[in-house]
Formats: sequence, structure tokens, C-alpha cells
Amino acid sequence: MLQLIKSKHLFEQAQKSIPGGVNSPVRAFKSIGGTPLFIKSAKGAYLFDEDNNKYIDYIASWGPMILGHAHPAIIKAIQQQVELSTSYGAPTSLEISMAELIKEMVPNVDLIRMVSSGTEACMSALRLARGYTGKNKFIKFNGCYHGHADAFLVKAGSGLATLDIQSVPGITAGVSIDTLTCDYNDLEGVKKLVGTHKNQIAAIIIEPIAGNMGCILPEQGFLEALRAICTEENIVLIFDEVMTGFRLAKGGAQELLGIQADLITYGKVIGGGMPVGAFGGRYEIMQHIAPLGSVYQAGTLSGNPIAMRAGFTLLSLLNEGDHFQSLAKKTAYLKEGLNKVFSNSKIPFTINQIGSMISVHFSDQLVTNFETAAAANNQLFNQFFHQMLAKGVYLPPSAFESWFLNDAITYADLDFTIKAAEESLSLIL
Ligand code: KE4
Repeated sequence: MLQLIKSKHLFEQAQKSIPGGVNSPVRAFKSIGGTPLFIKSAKGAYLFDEDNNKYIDYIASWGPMILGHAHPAIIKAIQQQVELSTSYGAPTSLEISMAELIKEMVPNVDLIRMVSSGTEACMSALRLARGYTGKNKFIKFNGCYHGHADAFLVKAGSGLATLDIQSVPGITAGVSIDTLTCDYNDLEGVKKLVGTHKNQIAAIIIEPIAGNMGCILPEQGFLEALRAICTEENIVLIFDEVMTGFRLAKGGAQELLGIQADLITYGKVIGGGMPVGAFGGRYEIMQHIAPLGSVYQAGTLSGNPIAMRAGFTLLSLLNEGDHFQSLAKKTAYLKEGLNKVFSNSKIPFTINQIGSMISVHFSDQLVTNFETAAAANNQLFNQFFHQMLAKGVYLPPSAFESWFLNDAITYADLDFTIKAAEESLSLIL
């Protein structure tokens, strides 16, 4: 049985000063039950909580720690930069290096703007699409999560799905009236919305591979059809690559799937664990961003020098190494091992996986959208989560999240995880 004495005490103390005791809802274990772990340190593939329990980390800070924790090169870069002060509020050569590296890795980015979170990136990209097209409405997909800006908190995934928050108080009708929603992979639904709201739709924003309702893949031809509709109807196609960007390939999902969006948003990996987001794309559109254009967007800590050093160091390692192939092989190995274990247990399950993104759904049907993800036996997932945690394997505390592998995870760690899954199921079933 896990000893969580210090985490329990810290969680009680935290709730006296912080809403729900956490600074982001998905960390609270509210839907999954139990005490959230308070982490003291991390190194490589492992997390260590305040009670000195060790875990193999399959969250990677929800994506950023793709090469594992406390990577020596990133630590050294931050230590060097912090000696030169932490923020200037003025342009630096670091931002040029970062922008030029991203343009090298993502060829259809002509201009890119740094921000401090994925939310800011998506919020700004939507405003830009509206300013560029002069149209107000946009389409998002049920279960996709694009951060917590008002317009996106309609049938969103991630923490809202986890906490079953269907509508968010504080989002006004004036805002949500322009948010049109459709099921992921529902091309007919998209066509119907575009026809009904002819010449009113500024953007379609999508996670090209969804990660906020578990990992859900686009069906054959779906993204290509969205690309064609957007080109035909003068709608800005926004790929939200906050999760997939610099995780699935150098050029993210665009490269892996061979489809080019008009604007792309980034977060997570781009900052190497520091607060960074970004949005970029074609010059024709990006030129409307202030001060070049008049679509205003700003941020005190945008392009922060420490964050730029961390992000640039990580992206450089990813650009030069073969980590994407290594991560994809490790994740496929994990999937194969879990397939064997779950098949032997006779419980209905399906595993979605692409690159280093994977999710397990205890369901007897394929999980292809939010509805099928929600219909899975997520109570069983909650029990599975806690059994795995007790065995030292830290999965995302929600059936509505993708698991994230980091390349510090070894094949021995993967074998340990697969064995822990087999033992966990035998204890539950
Ligand atoms: P942030 O504002 O949390 O940096 O990014 C928002 C965001 C935007 N787009 C996608 C595709 C995302 O996955 C996210 C954030 N993802 C969640 C986890 N699924 C962040 C975890 C949290 O909310 O604490």
C-alpha cells in the first residue's frame, strides 16, 4: 500500500490557500479519487513524491518533458541564462534563434509569435483568424481542448471532461454564440455547419491527433477534407499542436500526416518545461499581428530569455537526434505488451496509439470521438490507475487524457509497466 502521509498533509494544507489545493484542475485526482501526489523531485523517467515513493512517469508534465526530467543540457542552459537576469521586457537574440529553429523544423511557418501558454497561443490564433477574415464564428470539436479561453470552453475535453463540466459558469451567451461544435471525425457535421453558417466562419480549430479525450486519431480523409473545405470557403484551418507539436515529429502532426494548416499553435515541448506557447503560420495571415498589423496580442513574459534557452535547447536536441523514432518504437512496444495482458484478462478494451501518444480505453467499441471515449468503463480505468500507482507507475489521472512517453524511459521500465498492468488487472477483476 502506498505511503502518502506527507502528500495527504500537504493536500490538506494546500486546500486552505489554493482552490481545490491545485493550480490546475487535472492534478487534483478529483474524478479518479484519492490523494494527489505532491512531487519533490524528478530525474530522467522517474518522479519522487514527498513520501519518497518512486514512479515511472507517463505524464511528463502533460507533454513537455519528452526527453525525461532534469536533462543535463537543459539544466545547464537555464543555469547559464539565469546568471544574466531572468527577464528584460525587451527583444533578445534568443528569440530570433528560437523563431529560426522553429521555421527550420516547420517549413510552413513564415512568422511565429511567442506567448506563455498553449491557451494564449490558441486564443491569439482564433483572434487572428477572425481579424484576417472579418468573420466571427468558428468550429471546434467535442472533446478537443484548446486551453481555457472563454470561446473554447464549450464541450471541451481534458479537465472539463474529467470533471464532467458540460457548461462553464462565466462564459457568456455573447461569447458561446460564435462557437460552433461538431463531433471529431464527423465530416458531414462539419459540412452542415459550413452550409448553415455560409460566409460566417473564420476558423476551424482542431487537434490533428486528439489527446484530450484519450488519444484519438483522425479517420482516413477527415483532415484532408477539412483542408479542402477551408481552402474553398476562405476559412482559416488552425492545427492545435500544443500536444502533438515537436512530440510526433520535427514538424509535428503536419509532417507525420502530410497536411498543412494555415496557423499552428504550440506549447508544452516548445518550452522544455518552462512556460512557453507560440502560434505561427503563413506570412499573409501572420502579418496582421501587432505591431506589424492591427490584431493586437501581447505578453509581459512572452519570449522570456530563460524559457527561450530551455526551449531552444530541447528543440535542438530533438532536431538533431532520433528521439521521435525511439519514442515511437518504445510506445509500440508498450502497446504490444498491454495488448497481450488485456487480451489474456478477457476484459473489453481498445488501445489508441500514434508516435509516443497512447491511451487505454476499457470499451468493447472503437474510441473515435468524445462520445465513445465517455462510454468506456472509466470506473474500471480509475481502479486500474490506482493499482498502477501503488506499483510505481504514474499514469495520467483521467481516462480522458493521452499518456505521454519520454525518451528516458527504458525497455526495462516498459517491461515493469506491462507486468504491473497484468498484476493490477488480476487484483481488480
Ligand atoms: P496550456 O494553456 O495548459 O499551456 O495549454 C492548453 C492546451 C491547448 N491545446 C491542447 C491540445 C492542450 O492539450 C492543452 C493543455 N493540455 C492539458 C492536458 N491535456 C494541460 C494540463 C492541465 O490543464 O493542467
